[in-house]
Amino acid sequence: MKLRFETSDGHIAMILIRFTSRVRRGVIAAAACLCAIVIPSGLDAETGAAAWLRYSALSPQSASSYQNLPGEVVVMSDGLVLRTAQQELVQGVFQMLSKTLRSAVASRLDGAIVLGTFSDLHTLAPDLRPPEKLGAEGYWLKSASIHQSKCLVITAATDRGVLYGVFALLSKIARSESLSSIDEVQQPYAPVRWVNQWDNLDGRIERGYGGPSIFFDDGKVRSDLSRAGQYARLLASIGINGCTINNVNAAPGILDDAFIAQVRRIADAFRPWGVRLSLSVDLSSPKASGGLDTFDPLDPQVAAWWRKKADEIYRRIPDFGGFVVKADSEGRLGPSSYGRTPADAANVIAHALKPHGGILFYRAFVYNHHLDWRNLKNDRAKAAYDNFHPLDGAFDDNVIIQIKNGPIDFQVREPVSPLFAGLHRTNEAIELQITQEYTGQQRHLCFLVPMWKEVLDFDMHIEGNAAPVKDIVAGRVFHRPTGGFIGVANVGMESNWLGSPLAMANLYGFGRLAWDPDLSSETIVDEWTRLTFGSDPLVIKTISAMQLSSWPVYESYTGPLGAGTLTNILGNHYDPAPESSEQNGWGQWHRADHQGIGMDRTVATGTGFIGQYPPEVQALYETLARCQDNLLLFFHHVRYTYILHSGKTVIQHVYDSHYDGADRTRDFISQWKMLEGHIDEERYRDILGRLECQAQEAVLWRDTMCNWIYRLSGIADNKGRVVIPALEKN
Ligand code: GCV
Repeated sequence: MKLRFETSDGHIAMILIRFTSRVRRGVIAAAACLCAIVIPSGLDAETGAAAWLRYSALSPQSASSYQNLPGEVVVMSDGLVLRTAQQELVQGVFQMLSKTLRSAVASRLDGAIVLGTFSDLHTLAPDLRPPEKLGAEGYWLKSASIHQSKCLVITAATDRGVLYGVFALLSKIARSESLSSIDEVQQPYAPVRWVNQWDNLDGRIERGYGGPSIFFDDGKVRSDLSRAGQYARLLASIGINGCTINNVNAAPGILDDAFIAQVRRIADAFRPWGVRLSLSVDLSSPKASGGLDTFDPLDPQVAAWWRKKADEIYRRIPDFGGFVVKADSEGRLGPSSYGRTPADAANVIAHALKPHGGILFYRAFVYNHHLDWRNLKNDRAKAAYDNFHPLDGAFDDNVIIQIKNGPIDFQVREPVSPLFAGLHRTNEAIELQITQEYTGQQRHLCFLVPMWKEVLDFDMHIEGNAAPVKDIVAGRVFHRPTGGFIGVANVGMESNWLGSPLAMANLYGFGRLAWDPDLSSETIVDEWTRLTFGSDPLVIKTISAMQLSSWPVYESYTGPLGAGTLTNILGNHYDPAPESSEQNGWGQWHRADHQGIGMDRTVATGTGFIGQYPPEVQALYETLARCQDNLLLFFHHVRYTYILHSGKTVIQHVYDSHYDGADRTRDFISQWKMLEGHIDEERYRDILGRLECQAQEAVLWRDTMCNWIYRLSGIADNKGRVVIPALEKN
């Protein structure tokens, strides 16, 4: 029996009721499956709320290949996460295949989809041996024959692993992949696969472009946390296992006992999906809100304060993940106030978390934003390595140093941070930015997976051996106990989470890479497009091609040749404003003058930043002869007439790149228009509007940048496109 109705809060609820009763081997198996599925309102209207979990009905032809999918589901134990897995499976199969999975008792497994851990399964199916080396969160999808009956086993060492297996199975069905004789083992690359949200307690999100916070409003935790639960579901579906809910520029009040009591409700919303909650904390909290007159990390009262605070949090949230600390950075107080080191600060908190299994993430984003710009040897890029490399080995084993992918700040192109190779006896995680702060703020199309893959695959050559960044952060190179991947997501209350339907590919892609950084960008975008828009070949081909070219296009009109995103760094980080980078202490300098452009970071004549890399990497960048064009201005100051490897001068490349980039944003519009009628009207119109806005703004970028560099250099565009009347007269 199926009932569908609208609830008072506008959601569609569907109740499936099944009763079965039959005799099997002398046992009466009576099962009642009551499954209430609450579907976000607007799902039918394709607002993007369902993201990649749309589970839309398969065509009859595609559905027919799942005819033999078992019709029952057996859940081997009663854990919360396992029940979630069952509910998700029932919902997904029902929506995609119009098939209602009946719950069956766990006394036998044949003819069913079986959900359970290895230990749950062992007594009933002793011959099903779990693959060796399957870690805590991996899963095994196995089509098996038990007592001559076909069954499909989704098993793992933990309930969370089983949940990931269920999502994987549903994704395969949604993409019409065959399940016959399936025997697939998957496990995540690293234990830490977290997102950070930069949500403030007043409900605003720092660098958030998808509406206000789903967690906080007006200084309190929201009363309705249904979005928080739905977010955890999205995260779990791509294997994310932790979420830090508040801004790294943390309000001390987050740790007040009364506030923790509220935060607990968010942890409750996450728990069914196996997502652990964590908090960003202000290092000065013991003093700012804790009643002490110091926050000196070496003061025993401060240590006792953190211990008591951790104990209190774990009393209320037993699966609490840990804390994130931003200190001595952009005006935040830190251990330097007392002449202490980041290790002193990290360890005092890590010690408090340790008995509970918590982790302390200490951000390496520590730098002086009052640098003297007149000193050509000053270099913000050197800060993370200078601050943390000398402390290697001094951090407790439940501390992770959270390192941004590049040495500056999420620019459209940066080299990898040398700090990844500079910590051999310390846990590391890479911090990537999903929210498009410097990359178009979700109004410009910029699929970041290809950029992240370049970073993750970059070989640091440790002591003569290959050492890609992905292996370093996963703890494989230096045999560390933990580490992994962190993405700054900043989803908000807007129905499509990030504010733009196509930007959701970045959230999906982050999760998929954190699970398996060996996946290609093409595979990830293909999966995401099929799950988000369906199986029309024209739609898949067009969207995939647009996404895959979007980062180079954005780079070409906002910051080619490694100059960084030449945006308004003193304001919105969105508009073109190349002059805002100079003559201030923030250190995002490009050093453009009348003769040339670029930061000299060489060991020979510059800031010496290149010397922070291992020798093989230094050799890639130190000389003009070897340095790649797309990072040239990051590492070298050159004349505008310098000839690139491509054969063009720097100045002509800058002109051509901006004109080409702006043209290509117009191509995006024509490509998109081919999809009219092939996808739903809501998303078609929304995305078209964004692409039109991007094309206009790319022209603004092009003209601002070309005029600026023409005025500075006085060297004309050899194609005659850049014309400034005042300059022409001279
Ligand atoms: C949360 C950049 C951003 C800031 C952000 C900071 C950080 O500077 O502009 O908004 O602060 O990075 O990562 O801490």
